[in-house]
Amino acid sequence: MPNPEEKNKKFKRRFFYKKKMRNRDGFKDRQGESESDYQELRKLIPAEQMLSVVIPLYNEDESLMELSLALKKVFDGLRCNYEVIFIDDGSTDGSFEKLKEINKRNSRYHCIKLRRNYGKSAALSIGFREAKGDFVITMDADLQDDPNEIPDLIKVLNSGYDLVSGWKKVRYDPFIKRHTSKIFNYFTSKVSGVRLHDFNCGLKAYRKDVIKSVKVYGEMHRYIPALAHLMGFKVTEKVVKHHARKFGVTKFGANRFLNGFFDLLTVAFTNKFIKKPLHLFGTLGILFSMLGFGVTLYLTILKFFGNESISNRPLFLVGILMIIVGFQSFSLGLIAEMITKSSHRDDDVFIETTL
Ligand SMILES: Nc1nc2c(ncn2[C@@H]2O[C@H](COP(=O)(O)OP(=O)(O)OP(=O)(O)O)[C@@H](O)[C@H]2O)c(=O)[nH]1
Ligand SMILES: [Mg+2]
Repeated sequence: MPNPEEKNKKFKRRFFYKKKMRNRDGFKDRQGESESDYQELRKLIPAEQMLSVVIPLYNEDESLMELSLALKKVFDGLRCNYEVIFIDDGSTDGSFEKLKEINKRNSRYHCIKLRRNYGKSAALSIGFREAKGDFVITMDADLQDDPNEIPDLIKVLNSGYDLVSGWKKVRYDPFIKRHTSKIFNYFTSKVSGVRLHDFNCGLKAYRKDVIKSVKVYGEMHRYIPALAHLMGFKVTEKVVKHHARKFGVTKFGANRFLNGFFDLLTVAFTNKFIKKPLHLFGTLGILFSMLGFGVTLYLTILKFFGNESISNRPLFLVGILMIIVGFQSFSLGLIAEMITKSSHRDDDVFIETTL
């Protein structure tokens, strides 16, 4: 007879397997909504406004038809003016053929096909340029983001926010990815000053002003909420449903960590020092120079009062090196400051309204 501990383990394994498989089943329709709930939904986006959904993708042909049908159900519920922009980023599978078919069936579904693979940020940037909607949703094409979340995200925007970022509180990703992602989110939150749990969630909702203002390049798509916050937009998050990957494979390898780290440094620098580089380099310069000065002063005292020879002491070289590094850092800060002053442009200042 199996002991209770083993039984418990078996039960847990079966429970989590079932849970995972349930989340591979696909999207469930919005449930439990009465006619009055549907009427509320229809008021979310007024007739004169429009919703754009921007979907960057790379080799996702198996998911595209299912995603389009699920989105259509949501648009039918919202009864709003909408467009869907797929950005096919140099896919080598049948994604473009699928998108052509989708566009033939419904001309509100557009596709921009890029000549080669430029990366998710570049694709988003093109989508943002082309989007005409007052509300813009971004989501992944791999059926992991649930289209039924769109109305709830718009609701949060309507309650006074410019950007709502999805938070995959329960995620169906491998152990390593879930935990590295936690570390990444912790640091990004600290550096950028925006308290979010899940910066990298593909599902986000924006007001038009945000997407027309942020510049997304490199791998900066992970930091859009941070960049928007730095520009003065109101950013928040909302828990969203997440599904396990149903088809295809993940597109981001281990290099995502290194590139992500460099982009985080860019965000940190942009946040604090881009307009005042002397504050960073000057502080470092003074710190090093003072340490060097202290060390050499100490050695000079030893030489004159203790009558010791100092030229053969490694500390002597360290002291001199620190003074030189200090001056270098200070002058680097001065030069950076001069460049900043001469290249100051008004388009770095973001106006909310003018009367
Ligand atoms: N435009 C564009 N989209 C991409 C690229 N790489 C991935 N994507 C899309 O970005 C979305 C997320 O990519 P995934 O590979 O699913 O990344 P992930 O969700 O972090 O990883 P998994 O959980 O393993 O799926 C999907 O819709 C991809 O098709 C790319 O190079 N260019
Ligand atoms: Mg995915």
